[in-house]
Amino acid sequence: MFVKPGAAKVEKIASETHFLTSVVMSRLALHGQIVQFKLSDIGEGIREVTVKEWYVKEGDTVSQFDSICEVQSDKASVTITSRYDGVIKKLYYNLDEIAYVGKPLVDIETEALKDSEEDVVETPAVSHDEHTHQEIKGQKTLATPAVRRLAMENNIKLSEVVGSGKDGRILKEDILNYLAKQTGAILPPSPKAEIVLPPPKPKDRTIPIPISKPPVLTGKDRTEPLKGFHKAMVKTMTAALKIPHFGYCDEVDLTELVKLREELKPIAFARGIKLSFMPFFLKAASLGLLQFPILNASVDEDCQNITYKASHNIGIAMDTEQGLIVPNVKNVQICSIFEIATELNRLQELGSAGQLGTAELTGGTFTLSNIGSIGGTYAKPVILPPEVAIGALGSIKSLPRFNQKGEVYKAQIMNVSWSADHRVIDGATVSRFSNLWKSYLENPAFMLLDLK
Ligand code: CAO
Repeated sequence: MFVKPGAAKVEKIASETHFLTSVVMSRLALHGQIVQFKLSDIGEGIREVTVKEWYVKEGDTVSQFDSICEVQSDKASVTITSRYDGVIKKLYYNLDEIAYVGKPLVDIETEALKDSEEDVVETPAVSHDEHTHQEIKGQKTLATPAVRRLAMENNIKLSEVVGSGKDGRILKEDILNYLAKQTGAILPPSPKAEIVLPPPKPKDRTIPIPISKPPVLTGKDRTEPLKGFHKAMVKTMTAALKIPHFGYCDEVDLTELVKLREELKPIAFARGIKLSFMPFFLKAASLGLLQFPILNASVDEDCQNITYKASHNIGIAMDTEQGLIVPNVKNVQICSIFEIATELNRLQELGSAGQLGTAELTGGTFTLSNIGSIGGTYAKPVILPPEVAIGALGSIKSLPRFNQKGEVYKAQIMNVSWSADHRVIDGATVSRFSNLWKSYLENPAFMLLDLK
């Protein structure tokens, strides 16, 4: 437990996972005026989103910070919240339609605004200079509505908080730190250490039975626009195939790991966490990347410079109802296997709820794709630029193998298929990395020696 008793409020806030965004609004909303509520710049160069869910309908009364709708860009799902108290007069889009940044989303008949409720992003305010602690008059206080709400809920004046974000932007962490100082609470080192979600529902890995009712054949072609994550896939994969891929495959004997996981699974489960093989695969990869940092690197577009990444933010290809997405577990190099499992559970929960945000989906440095959790033995994974390497894992199967005495035993075999950017990584390096990764997994006790 990282939070002292009495600091439950901090705990509650820190566990908040909804990612909210600001909305461009008229500053002069008066009582009874109809305001066009426009979709703001969400960042990351996103210009359009798909409306996935409406939380309101025409005629509904909303308050500030009530959820209006869920939109999905090619990078993340975002909950749009109301900036006004009022009545919804018009929804501009049907479900699954494309909404554009800067264009109206809903009309709201507003109630009067209180002075303190104006959008801080636009309002000149008083902020503090971090170094001199002197007030600088006339500077803007930058914060998203979600942060503003946190501050408001905890009676914190934004002008008293020092923003650590870009251009002094006040981040959620700044509010939490401010609150922690007031309450004497010790904040957890990272939110993932304390977020304990129920384990995700087990996946159905059975062979699909052919459905009894065949689909209705219309005899007509059907054309529909590619949206959301599918659109992202077009962009990334087209860029990826400009990279000359080097492919390398091997088999890994997971007999010992299978036994070890059986022992650890109930312990993790008792702590509320589902322990699959992935945390071991990730940790072994990270230990390998420490020895072969070129696989945890990125190259610029013209392939003139290579950047060796300090963090091992390992992406996990995730099969979701919205399509393929690749959230990443941050800083695997400093995480225990249990911490990786905890974070993976959280990402899976968010992924299946369609709630992964930009924070989870960006910054990856290396990727693993466990297609074997669905089926298959070999794959030909495609690198996710600007990363330079990816591994695909096949299904673990019981197969006969020989031990050192030449006796046949029942082994748990999994195939791995690596792809690496052959412009910067040679085959021998991939082979050495793969050998090391494999040795950690075949002898899981070795991992103990090198765990930080
Ligand atoms: N072989 C055999 N069993 C496997 C396995 C494998 N390779 N991978 C997972 N399993 C088992 C797990 O251990 C778990 O078993 P228990 O119920 O006994 O614990 C069960 O299958 C379900 O695991 P899971 O899928 O919920 O969790 P995971 O951590 O293994 O995988 C994730 C998480 C996100 C990688 C996976 O759910 C997924 O989406 N895989 C598909 C990835 C994909 O689409 N890749 C292609 C990308 S390119 O289009």
